[in-house]
Amino acid sequence: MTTIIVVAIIFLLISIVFQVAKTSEMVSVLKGMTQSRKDSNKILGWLLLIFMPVFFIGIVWSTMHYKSHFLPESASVHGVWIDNLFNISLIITGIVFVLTQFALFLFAYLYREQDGKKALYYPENNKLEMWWTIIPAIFMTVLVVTGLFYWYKITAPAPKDAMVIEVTGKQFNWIARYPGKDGKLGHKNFTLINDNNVLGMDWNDSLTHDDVLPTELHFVIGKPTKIIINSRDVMHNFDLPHFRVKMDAVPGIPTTFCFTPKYTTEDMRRITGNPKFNYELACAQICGQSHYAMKMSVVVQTQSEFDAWIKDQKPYYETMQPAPTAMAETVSAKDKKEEKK
Ligand SMILES: [Cu+2]
Repeated sequence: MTTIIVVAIIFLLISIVFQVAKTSEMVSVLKGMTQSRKDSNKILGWLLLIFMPVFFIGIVWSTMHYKSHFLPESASVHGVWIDNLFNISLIITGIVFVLTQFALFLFAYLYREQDGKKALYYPENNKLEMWWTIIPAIFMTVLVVTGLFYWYKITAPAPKDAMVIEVTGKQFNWIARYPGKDGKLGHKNFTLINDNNVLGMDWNDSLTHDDVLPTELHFVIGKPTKIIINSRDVMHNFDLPHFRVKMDAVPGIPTTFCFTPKYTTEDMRRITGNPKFNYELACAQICGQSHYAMKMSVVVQTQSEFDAWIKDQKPYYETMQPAPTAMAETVSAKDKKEEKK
């Protein structure tokens, strides 16, 4: 019912505007064109002047209204640097935006066509041009140089004690792999991928035997975490919005990102005031029909909680039925038999 009323009101408003325009057109024919142009300039000037506060109030209102949808404070160390840079850029461009928009609408009203007013011919002012080139250039240089400084810091090689996790994107979920007790990820080869071996892990490499493939990502608070990002099919994007981490997952070319979580899941629940808050790994690259559903839960916990969790995880090698070594033995026994024949 409300929709019908809203549509009816919009329709009525459109027809009123149409009728007013038609009437003013008829009046202008009667009055003569010059007077009509002056009148319409006057109306336009006033409309733009009224639009200015509506426009600014609209910006402030929409910002406040959607504030609850904004990302909370960054949950990683480098995320704070990114947020600061973002805020500085926003403040500088915001001031310029408000001043120029204010002048735009005000000037449209002040300098509308009026009797006895003539436009001033002002061909050039080298001093003015010099300043409006130099000042933005200084701001741009400071922003770009600071941005580069932080970019190199964020993309610097991971420290040696960093925890290494491999994450592979596929249509339409993520596969996480943690090295087991040996602390090393085993060798894998895409030609070995099948329903029983989702990452194509090479069972001849004993390092693969304790690798764990959990359904959730677990990070340790304060511990540098290096993610090796892969894709099994198309391009995906490894996106941890709460940690300000975003990196393409490219088939055949592993990418990496190292970051340090700052708040545990519990801390973040307190900060956001949402007891159900959970970190999430999303895909930020439209990768197909079910792209929207491509996500994985993320938990940030203390080292002891993490140790207890990883201890409970069964290596992927041991979850296979029949065990891969048994399969390999059967195959090699079969081969030997055939050789004998
Ligand atoms: Cu994807």
